[in-house]
Amino acid sequence: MNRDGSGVINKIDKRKNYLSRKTPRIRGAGYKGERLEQIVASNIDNFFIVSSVAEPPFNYKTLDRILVAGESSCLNINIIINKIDLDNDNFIGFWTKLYKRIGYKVLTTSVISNEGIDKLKKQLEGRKNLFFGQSGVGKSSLLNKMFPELKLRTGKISGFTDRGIHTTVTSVMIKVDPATYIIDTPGIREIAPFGIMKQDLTYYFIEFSGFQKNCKFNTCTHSHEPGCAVCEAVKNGDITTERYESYLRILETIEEDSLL
Ligand SMILES: Nc1nc2c(ncn2[C@@H]2O[C@H](COP(=O)(O)OP(=O)(O)O)[C@@H](O)[C@H]2O)c(=O)[nH]1
Ligand SMILES: [Mg+2]
Ligand SMILES: [Zn+2]
Repeated sequence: MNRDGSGVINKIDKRKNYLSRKTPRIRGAGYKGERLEQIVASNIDNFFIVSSVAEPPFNYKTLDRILVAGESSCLNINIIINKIDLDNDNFIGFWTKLYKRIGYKVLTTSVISNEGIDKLKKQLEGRKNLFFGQSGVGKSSLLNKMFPELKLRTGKISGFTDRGIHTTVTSVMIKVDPATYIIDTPGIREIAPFGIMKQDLTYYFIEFSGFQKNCKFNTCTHSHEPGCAVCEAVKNGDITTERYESYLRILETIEEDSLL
């Protein structure tokens, strides 16, 4: 850090992976609808996608969208479902099973009952960890629980300034011990995966890959084409309707974007 508060770059590491997103659509900015690639973080060992049982309610479509971003960036993905203390009727068991069956690591946590906290801390150690997820799911609370000295702000944090302009703060990297880094992403409300083509989306729904090679057309988008093996797998229950719905929803947004 210089005396005037500006920073100095000491070293530029080679980028082994990075998470990027499309910049949000900002009214009155540049070209109408133009969305650029924005790097959220790079060289990430662990990508923790944090969701919650309630407040905000568990949203699998949001989770699936973030999973696509993580898969397309080749990140080591860990799903966290926080606020497990609020899971009174054990409805979250359905979702943990669903994602585990696909092959994802799923950890349920609570800063109230301490469930999963030690396990999560072990997974972090000696690594560079990115925490990502909707505002309010408890990212900062989890980090404070593991590393009380961080004293991150928790609770309602507006992503907008009082003038209604989106804050430019996107992420902060914190060193918690000489080898462990945490990246919290307080300002990010949504992630639109950048640069994914319609015909490639299927690769980022990892359980689809075993079926798509049997589709009649090798450019099959599994939406309307005849002889689609993925659709067949949905009918047979080998792919869940929830994941297939998410897939179609994201596919649509890619189509919209490519028309811009
Ligand atoms: N019941 C419950 N509430 C939690 C838990 N974790 C966080 N919260 C609450 O959820 C709110 C949002 O937490 P925060 O850490 O700011 O979320 P962030 O926006 O993802 O960083 C706060 O009021 C926390 O007290 C949890 O495990 N259980
Ligand atoms: Mg936070
Ligand atoms: Zn198909």
